[in-house]
Amino acid sequence: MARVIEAKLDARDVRIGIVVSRFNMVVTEKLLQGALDALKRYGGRDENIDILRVPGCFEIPFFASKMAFSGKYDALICLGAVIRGETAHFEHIASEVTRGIGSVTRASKIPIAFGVLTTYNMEQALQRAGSEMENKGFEAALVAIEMANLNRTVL
Ligand code: INI
Repeated sequence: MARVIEAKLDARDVRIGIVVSRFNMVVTEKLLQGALDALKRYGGRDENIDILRVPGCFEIPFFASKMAFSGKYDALICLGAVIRGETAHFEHIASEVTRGIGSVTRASKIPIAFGVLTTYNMEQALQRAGSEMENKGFEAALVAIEMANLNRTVL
């Protein structure tokens, strides 16, 4: 019989750092609420949750790195919304934040859930910031809880 390694969705004992961008705040605040809802739903405690706000998505990897290497968190959740405008700025920000978060999680060995939306317009962004499983912040928090517990297993 093969050995299956998986973790529970139990946030009671999990220390979470959230980095959330203020740019497109109407969306990112909903992502944050979604993430907090999920953490509470699975037993997360306020004293184990820190929220750090940054100006835009481009600034997320810098503080994700500081938090990841601080030793204070079992997992991080990064939340932001990159919405296409008229310029190529969108492409640069979107690829930088994605690559940045990816390299932080690999270098620090701290799981990071990616809750950064990249959409063509505000309507699409708001659709992904709805309630529960329609909210990418909620989904990202579930991933963070599972990954934090999985990271405590034998591997
Ligand atoms: N930041 C975002 O979080 N989303 C965006 O859609 C966005 N656009 O399109 O410009 C954006 N730009 C700001 C950027 O993240 C930095 O804060 C800024 O360049 C200063 O470093």
